[in-house]
Amino acid sequence: MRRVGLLSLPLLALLMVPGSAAAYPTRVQAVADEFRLTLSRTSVPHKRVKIELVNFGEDPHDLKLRRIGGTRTYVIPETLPGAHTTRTFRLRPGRYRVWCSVADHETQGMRATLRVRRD
Ligand SMILES: [Cu+2]
Repeated sequence: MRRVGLLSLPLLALLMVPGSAAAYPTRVQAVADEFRLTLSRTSVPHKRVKIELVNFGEDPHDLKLRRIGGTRTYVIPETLPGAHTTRTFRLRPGRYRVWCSVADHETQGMRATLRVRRD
C-alpha cells in the first residue's frame, strides 16, 4: 500500500497543475508531395494548433488554411523539398479548407479539410 502511495504522488502533482493541458498546442503534421496533402489528424480541439508542413515531394509547397465562412487566411510559407516548417495558430471552431497555393497544386489534389472542434 505504501508503495502505491509513493508512486501516485508525482502523478497527482502533475494532474493538479492548473491549465497544464491548455499549455500545449495540438499538433498536426501535414505531409505534402505531388500532388497530395495528408493530415495526421483531421479533427482537433479549438485554440492553439501547431501545424508542421513536411515536404516529401520534389517541388516547393506551402500550406494555407481558411475557415469556411471566414475571411482570414493562415499561412505556412513555401517550404523546399526535404524541409519542414512549423507554425502555431489560434483557431476558432469550424471547418477549415486546407490547400497548397503553389501553381495549380490545389486543383491537382493538394487539398484537405480540418475540423476544429468546440471542446
Ligand atoms: Cu504544392
